[in-house]
Amino acid sequence: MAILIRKKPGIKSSEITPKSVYLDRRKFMKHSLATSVLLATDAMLPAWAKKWPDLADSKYSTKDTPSTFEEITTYNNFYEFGTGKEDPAKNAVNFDAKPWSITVEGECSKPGTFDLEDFIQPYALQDYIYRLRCVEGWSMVIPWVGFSLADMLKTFEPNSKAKYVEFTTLYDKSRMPGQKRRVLNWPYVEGLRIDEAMNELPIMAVGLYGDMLPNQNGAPIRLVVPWKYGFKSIKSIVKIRFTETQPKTTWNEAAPKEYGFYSNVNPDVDHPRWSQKKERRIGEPFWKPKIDTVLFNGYGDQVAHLYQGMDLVKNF
Ligand SMILES: Nc1nc2c(c(=O)[nH]1)N[C@H]1C(S)=C(S)[C@@H](COP(=O)(O)O)O[C@H]1N2
Ligand SMILES: [Mo]
Repeated sequence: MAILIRKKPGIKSSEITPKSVYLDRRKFMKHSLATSVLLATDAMLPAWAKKWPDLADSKYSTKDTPSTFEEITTYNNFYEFGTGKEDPAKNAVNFDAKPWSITVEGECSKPGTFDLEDFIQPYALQDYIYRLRCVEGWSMVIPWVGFSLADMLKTFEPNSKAKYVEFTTLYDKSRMPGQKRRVLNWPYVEGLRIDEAMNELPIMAVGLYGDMLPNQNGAPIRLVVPWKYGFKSIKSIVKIRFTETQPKTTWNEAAPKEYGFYSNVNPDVDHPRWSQKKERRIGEPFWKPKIDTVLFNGYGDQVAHLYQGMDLVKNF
């Protein structure tokens, strides 16, 4: 992220992945021994993951060409595993996301602590191909496997005091070595207004490219909010809390003038230190011109109404 700029690693111009190749690739990945080091084999997959190759595509999926698996899994922001783009892929190799439980608490009538499998079991998984726009000025297109955040939140019956939802990442220095350095105020916390959280777009992602979520992308479960800058999409979630007051979010606390609570993708609101008008799609060759960043990352039809009458310059 922006505060700790390191040297920019050279981005390899990788092959693009047309949809047909992508679909083949998902089948391939489920059955290839060659990839079994990185990806779960069928035998390792929990029951809820076995039918993933046949999932339906969300009606909200973009037609943009997905970034390659390599791009999505080697160019990451996940400070719990280091601040360099290539650190998470290296440093999260041995992260063990099992067993995993999630605590739901705060302003709701059905709080509790759940094993990951029980937690996921009630929800309908789908493929969601979403654009991700990082506040740093790059973007990707990621084929997630996930389920509706709204469906999930409703299960816990939030009450009328639940105005916001707060999400927290695991805090365990022995498993997340980047937490030994105080580059951020651990644990990583993010939040949404309840109506944003109840919108049809956000998902809880548990996989990508038809397989289980790689560690560097936030295993075993992370949030994806496609109209906001990438840092709102918090990884490796262990706690969800319904609150009456606006949650204190990690990047907002670290640099309140640079990272607002809302952090909607907006080409007309510059970051104090750089323009947000354009973005570089990871994988595009360097000589290609950057592409225009679009308000709400192009998801305005679904979310613009949430901000009617709000000053998006003040509420950045
Ligand atoms: N816990 C945690 N979640 C995080 C981050 C992080 O450092 N820690 N980085 C964020 C940022 S800045 C981005 S752009 C996205 C990147 O997600 P990806 O690596 O799956 O593309 O994760 C977000 N979620
Ligand atoms: Mo980001």
